[in-house]
Amino acid sequence: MGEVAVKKYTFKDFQSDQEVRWCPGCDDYVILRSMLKALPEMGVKKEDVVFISGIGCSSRFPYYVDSYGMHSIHGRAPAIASGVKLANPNLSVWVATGDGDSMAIGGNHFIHVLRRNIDLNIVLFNNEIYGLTKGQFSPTSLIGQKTKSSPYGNTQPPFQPGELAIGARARFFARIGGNTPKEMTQLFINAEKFKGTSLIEIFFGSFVLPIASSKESVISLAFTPFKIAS
Ligand SMILES: Cc1ncc(C[n+]2csc(CCOP(=O)(O)OP(=O)(O)O)c2C)c(N)n1
Ligand code: SF4
Ligand SMILES: [Mg+2]
Repeated sequence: MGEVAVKKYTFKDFQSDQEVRWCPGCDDYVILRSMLKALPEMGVKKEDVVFISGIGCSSRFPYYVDSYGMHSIHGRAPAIASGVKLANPNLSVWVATGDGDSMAIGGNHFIHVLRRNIDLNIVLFNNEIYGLTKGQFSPTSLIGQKTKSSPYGNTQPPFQPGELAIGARARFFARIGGNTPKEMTQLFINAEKFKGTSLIEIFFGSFVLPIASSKESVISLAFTPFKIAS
């Protein structure tokens, strides 16, 4: 029996009808747009695309792609994604995860999914902070970085996700800046072609909403990027 040709999809075919709830200006939007542009180029049937996430701003990603998906458990997306892929190897399975989700609570799952090299694609949104919970330092926060949980500056040295990935014997690792949609789109396509676990770290800043007593101060502070102490 010959192969059935995959329909040519467009950006809109993968765009969901859900309201996007990220702060205006967040690079999560760039990642989403780049993914929506990449998906139609992958030659994968829409019903075969699955996004699994943990918890965090970045982990809202599956809502915004019109595909199958699961907003799952903090740090555990790699385990769930591995199960999905093993149950049906024809699926294109993606993990959307943050630096807190994958480097802190999910660190153990993260290193072992890379070591196992199951055919998954992991998109690591590294904004060097816990964005959703309003700005505590994460394992990738820089020394001196002032956050809600380190008002005098973070004292703990950060992980480099790439070094961790190499230590865990990852076969495909790429690191790219947040505001690079064209290159990011191509990277996603390359990741899908790679037969094994591909890890794409997207490196960007977060505008973290600080806890504030009045609505006005939340709005005025919402667009102030966190400061890194000198
Ligand atoms: C078991 C558990 N512990 C802690 C939390 C609180 N929590 C929610 S998201 C998050 C960190 C998210 O940071 P990150 O993964 O970097 O995602 P971002 O919001 O920056 O995209 C934490 C600690 C939780 N939801 N569940
Ligand atoms: S808190 Fe940070 S990571 Fe979350 S949506 Fe806002 S800018 Fe993006
Ligand atoms: Mg983060």
